[in-house]
Amino acid sequence: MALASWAAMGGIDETEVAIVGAGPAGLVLAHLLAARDIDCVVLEQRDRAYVEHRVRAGVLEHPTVELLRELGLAERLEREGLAHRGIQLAVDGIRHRIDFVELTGRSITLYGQQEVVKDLIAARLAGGGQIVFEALDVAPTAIDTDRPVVQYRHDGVARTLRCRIVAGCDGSYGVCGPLVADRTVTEHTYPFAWLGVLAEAAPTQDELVYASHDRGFALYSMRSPTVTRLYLQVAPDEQLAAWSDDRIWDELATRLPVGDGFRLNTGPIIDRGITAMHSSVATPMRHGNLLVAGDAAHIVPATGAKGMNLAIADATVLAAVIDDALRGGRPEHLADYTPTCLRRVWRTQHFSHRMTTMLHRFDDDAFRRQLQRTELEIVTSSVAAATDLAEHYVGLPFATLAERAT
Ligand code: RFL
Ligand code: PHB
Repeated sequence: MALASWAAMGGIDETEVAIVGAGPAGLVLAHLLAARDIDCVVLEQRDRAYVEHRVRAGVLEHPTVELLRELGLAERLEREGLAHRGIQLAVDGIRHRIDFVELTGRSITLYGQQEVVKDLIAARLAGGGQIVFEALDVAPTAIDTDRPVVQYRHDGVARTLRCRIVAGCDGSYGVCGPLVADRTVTEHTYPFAWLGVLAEAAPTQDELVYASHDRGFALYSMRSPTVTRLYLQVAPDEQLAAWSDDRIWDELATRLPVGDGFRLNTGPIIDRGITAMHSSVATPMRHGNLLVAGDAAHIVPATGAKGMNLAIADATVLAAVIDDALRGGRPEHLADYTPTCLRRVWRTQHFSHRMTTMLHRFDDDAFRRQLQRTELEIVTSSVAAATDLAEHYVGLPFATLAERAT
């Protein structure tokens, strides 16, 4: 039986699961719990408009789309998302196709992360779910006990949320990850960053282009029939101010394979930012009744287009172990959370690292450059190698509880 939710009594509220963060991990978890009739409250430090307009990821793996469909959350995604059959890898100005549908029978969907977030928020609120925006100074306590408490401030009032489980879905700069007292962080920083822009320019084709170029990597992506998303490899300490619109377009035209018939439309740049390229895995992902998911536990470099998908995959495992603990009377199954997630996390780290090292320029290391060319040649000429890349890109199936790594 669900605890009486949101029974406000002098600033003290109660729920079963307190979810910190309304990103993809926290919102998908809220929907999965609601589908199991488990009560939850989402606490988000930003306002609704901010989280709904934060430009980030755009590639949805096949299992992510299937999950959103099963949850009845894919109506707009199916209408507006762009189904992509494959990707293109450009080497020395020549494009090579990796046809996902031919190689795996599956495809990916281009749909902005902020659109996913908008859909999840709207559906959660329409279903009577609780999302507290602008929840400040969120502080989970008593996570070692079976009655954790989350303190926060809202509208200038101090509030207390009592719960059974705290789900830390608050991203890489959140407060939950560091509360896992005995965690070990394994990490790697790449010697470059990405300059990403969103432009009001119609895409000229319906596949992404990952371009390996002597001047550095470039990526051609899109968001809609009128908006293109583009990235350039830049120095890790690069300043946005150094990149005028003309310089961005000139560099894209140089690195993208314009010589082989590829066309690049230009247009007003409506968003821009620099993103560090970093890999990290923090383990364990649980401390007592606090369980962390998504970027709060691990970061992957964007080249594999995996961060949002991995955050959602964690949420599926988390919902299952919470269900086991709260409904199945098996709290010991919370111990399965970390090992089950870590299998996919490391497979994803491996894939993202591989895509990153295969495609970016690393200083003037001629030996490494030749190895990169050879790897690109293998991937673009061997069906077995292309199938391996395609299977990882479209997304490995989500783990079922039966596959728990215990
Ligand atoms: P999020 O999305 O960062 O959400 C965390 C939420 O928690 C809130 N928060 C707090 N709330 C309360 N109290 C606190 N103390 C809080 N601290 C933080 C935040 O405001 C936020 O709302 O984490 P989540 O849910 O784990 O999702 C992870 C993804 O956002 C991330 O991995 C992806 O965006 C990464 N990523 C990509 N992933 C993909 O799957 N496919 C892609 O194509 C892709 N491309 C990208 C990317 C990330 C990029 N950037 C900008 C980092 C491209 C880029 C450029
Ligand atoms: C994006 O469209 O934002 C995108 C696509 C592919 C990536 C990373 C980002 O690998």
